[in-house]
Amino acid sequence: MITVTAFKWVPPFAAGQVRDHRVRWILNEAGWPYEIRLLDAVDQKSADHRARQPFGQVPTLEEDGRPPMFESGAIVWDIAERAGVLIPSDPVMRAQVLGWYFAALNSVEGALANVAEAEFFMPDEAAKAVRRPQVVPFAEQRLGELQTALGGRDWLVGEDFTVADLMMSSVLKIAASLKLLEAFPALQAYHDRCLDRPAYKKAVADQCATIAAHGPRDMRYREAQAAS
Ligand SMILES: N[C@@H](CCC(=O)N[C@@H](CS)C(=O)NCC(=O)O)C(=O)O
Repeated sequence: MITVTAFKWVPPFAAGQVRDHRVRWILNEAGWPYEIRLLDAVDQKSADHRARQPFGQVPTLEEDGRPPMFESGAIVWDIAERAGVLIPSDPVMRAQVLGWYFAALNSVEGALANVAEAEFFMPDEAAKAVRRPQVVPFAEQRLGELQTALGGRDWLVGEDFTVADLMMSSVLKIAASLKLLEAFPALQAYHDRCLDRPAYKKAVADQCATIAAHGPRDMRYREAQAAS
């Protein structure tokens, strides 16, 4: 059996965004059954979880007979490859998909994460006002470049949705949550197209259902803080 770690609860801005949705999504695409192990802040710091994820984050993936995996990008690619889904068999196309897959995680996600950090984690409006001009223009530049590269095509590579589109659209969820996609209509349409998949919808609905069933107290933040 496959087990994926996820959080019991996150603040509203993060519901549907936590990166375990990527792993749930590819597992749903593959049709592979899995269980979710829910973590709170105390579990996050435990030696047990650190052995799976050195940074105490989610998601991780455990599977009978294999060492645990961390990093959503690595997990998603590994599942796609082993299940034989969303990666073209043609080696040239596969290489193109790999390039776009890295672009999502390396060239796009970082730029968007900087904006998210300012908007969602900076303590006050004054600090945000200073930080925004340092990070928003670069994020917008990257989105514009991505939109140009996509051109009039439906998908990043070839004629079909691939794992590169899965990862890019997951990363673009950060832009959507920051309302940065509105200025890029073709990218917005691409994003909508990518997310219009039952495997994605189930992944996010399942994550959100868990979060809705819990609250901040279930995360044991105080206990985790006291223990550190
Ligand atoms: N590069 C990692 C990032 C994982 C990550 O940032 N996870 C977040 C949730 S989306 C987390 O666990 N945050 C809690 C923390 O860092 O303490 C991946 O893609 O798996």
